[in-house]
Amino acid sequence: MKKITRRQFGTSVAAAAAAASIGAVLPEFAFAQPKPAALQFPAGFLWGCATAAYQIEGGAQDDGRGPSVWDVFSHTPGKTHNGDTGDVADDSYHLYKEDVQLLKALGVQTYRMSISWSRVFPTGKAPLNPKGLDYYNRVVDELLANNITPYITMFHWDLPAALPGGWQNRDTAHAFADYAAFMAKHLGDRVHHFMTTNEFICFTDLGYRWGQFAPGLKLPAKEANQVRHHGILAHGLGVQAIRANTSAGTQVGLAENANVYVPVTETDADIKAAQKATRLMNAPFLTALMEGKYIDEYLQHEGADAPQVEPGDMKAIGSPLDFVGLNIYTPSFVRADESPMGFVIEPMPASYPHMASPWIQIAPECIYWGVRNVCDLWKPKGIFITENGTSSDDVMNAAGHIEDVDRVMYLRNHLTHLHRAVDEGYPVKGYFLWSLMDNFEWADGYSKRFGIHYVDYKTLKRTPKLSASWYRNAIAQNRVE
Ligand code: GBH
Repeated sequence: MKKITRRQFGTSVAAAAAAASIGAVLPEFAFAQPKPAALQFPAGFLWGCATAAYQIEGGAQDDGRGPSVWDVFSHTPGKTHNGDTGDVADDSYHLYKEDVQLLKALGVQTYRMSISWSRVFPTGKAPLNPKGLDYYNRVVDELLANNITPYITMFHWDLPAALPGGWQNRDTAHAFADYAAFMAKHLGDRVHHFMTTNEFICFTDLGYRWGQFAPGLKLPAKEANQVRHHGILAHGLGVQAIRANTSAGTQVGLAENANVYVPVTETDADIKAAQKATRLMNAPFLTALMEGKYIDEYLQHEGADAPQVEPGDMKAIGSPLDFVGLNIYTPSFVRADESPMGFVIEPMPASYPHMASPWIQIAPECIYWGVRNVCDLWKPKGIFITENGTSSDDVMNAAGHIEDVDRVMYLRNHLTHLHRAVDEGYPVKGYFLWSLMDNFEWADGYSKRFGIHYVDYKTLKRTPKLSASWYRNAIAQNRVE
């Protein structure tokens, strides 16, 4: 056959199409095609959005709320971007009805929210602030009236500032269990899904070892490891407390940002390496919960800095869970090697692409491997993606729209890889997008926007972004397109 240039090729294809009247039959032909079923999620899959109290509520001093460590930290000069605080945030304390309507318009079945402990117990312990409890009763009732199922996180980092010693003090784990028992008792008639804690590393290491989060301490390893232990003990005692105060059938879990390892190639050796890395690198947290013990490698590694454990602690920490919630944003890449550990974690090349937050490197396969590694290792009864989402440099255009095509790209790709996990039979029950709306992004203040609704912080007006319409459509179809 005679060689043709690319241009000639295009022309000859067009000519052939015209000759065969493809143009005439194409529209009908296209409509007749069924949509690919491949990315359909199973009936009953739960779609939701996630938020956290200190990031959205504001009303920091309203109706008797006590300060949390994040109030203190954000009011300390130099700790957050631009000195931003959660004093007002999205003012969801007053605007929660509007926020429930945003959820309703999306068509979500579920909403993951957290409780501000110091709103209910201003000092972390009795006496109760009844107005604080009233607020959560109102929010729960409003959600239920709109057919949205609340999933409640008991603790998303906003520890009551008045608790002496914070997480350095073992008593704080018991104070948490008392508070969780109280909330479970008062909400348990209407709420049947609870998470104890959110992301251990963020309120332990980042707050007590590295100082970039509240309370901003930089303790030596021994003391920081003890803080970790008190954190997971709080979770364990919390599970027991919630179960003791709710009816059978109440689902209890947590939300954890376990380190996710993606095998560099999908070979048996690298897949095994990813599993080994998952178990070892999450040893102080998720591994301890799933196995009810600190694995030998962790204890040996910490040596004299290993946490002090009291009788009964590990049993509580290993309390059986109804589900494991995974907050998934970004992974590390791992491959098998000949070292005693059997794996090596590859450093990210400087050229690796990322979203608006530099730590969100773009690797949507992490949502699949996050689920798979945890399930293959520990066989949890159920998995929720309790957070997934991204910051974007959102701008409102002249028409008043926020066309966050990069967030849509991120979500579409993550959900595509989540679908693989569902399709292969991993017990993923639902997905919570972080976040319903832009909010106080901790040390980054208001400089990073994670919402699918844009918040104008001057007027507090919420505007759906392109990603909100995209998500609404995905939910309506129960499918990713
Ligand atoms: C989750 O944290 C939180 O649960 C949620 O509250 C938060 O808003 C959301 O994700 C988005 O961040 O700048 O390189 O030092 C994610 C855990 C811990 C990830 C701190 C970023 C800082 C990385 N985050 N980490 S770096």
